[in-house]
Amino acid sequence: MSSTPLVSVIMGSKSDWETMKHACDTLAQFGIAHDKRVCSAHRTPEAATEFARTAKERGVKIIIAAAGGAAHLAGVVAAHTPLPVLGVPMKGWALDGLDSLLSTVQMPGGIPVATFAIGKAGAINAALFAVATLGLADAGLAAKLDEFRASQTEKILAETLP
Ligand code: RP5
Repeated sequence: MSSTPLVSVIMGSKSDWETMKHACDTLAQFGIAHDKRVCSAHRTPEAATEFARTAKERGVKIIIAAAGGAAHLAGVVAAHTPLPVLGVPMKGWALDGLDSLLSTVQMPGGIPVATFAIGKAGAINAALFAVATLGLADAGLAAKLDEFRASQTEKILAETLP
């Protein structure tokens, strides 16, 4: 794995890690260099904007941003970088993540955030989407994704019910 992170995974709180570790595990499974950090649009606004402003010059290609509740992190980051930002809404504590989903997905036209499912599925799929995107310019990585999907299909087809 190269040491320069191609994907940065950020989250609004350490409490998001239990979910977002699934994104990092998926990236690691494909050998994609990535980093991870807590970075809040509300509690560390300067750090969040500084992170976003400098991401491209650090060599990052894709940002995965997770937050819960009034989940502004992905949108704030997207406002400060031209890099693709993949938003993952966290399940949260009050509204089962519907609040996070709506505040991540409902970006006004002009600054996009590609928003994934709430929670673990979104974390995994954001990482797989990053793999697919990086695979456009990396045939080896694209082949690994093909293998992953074929093996997933085989596994499901082999399943039996009691
Ligand atoms: C958001 O608030 C975080 O992304 C997290 O999902 C939520 C709750 O954070 P904690 O109060 O657990 O730190 O900013």
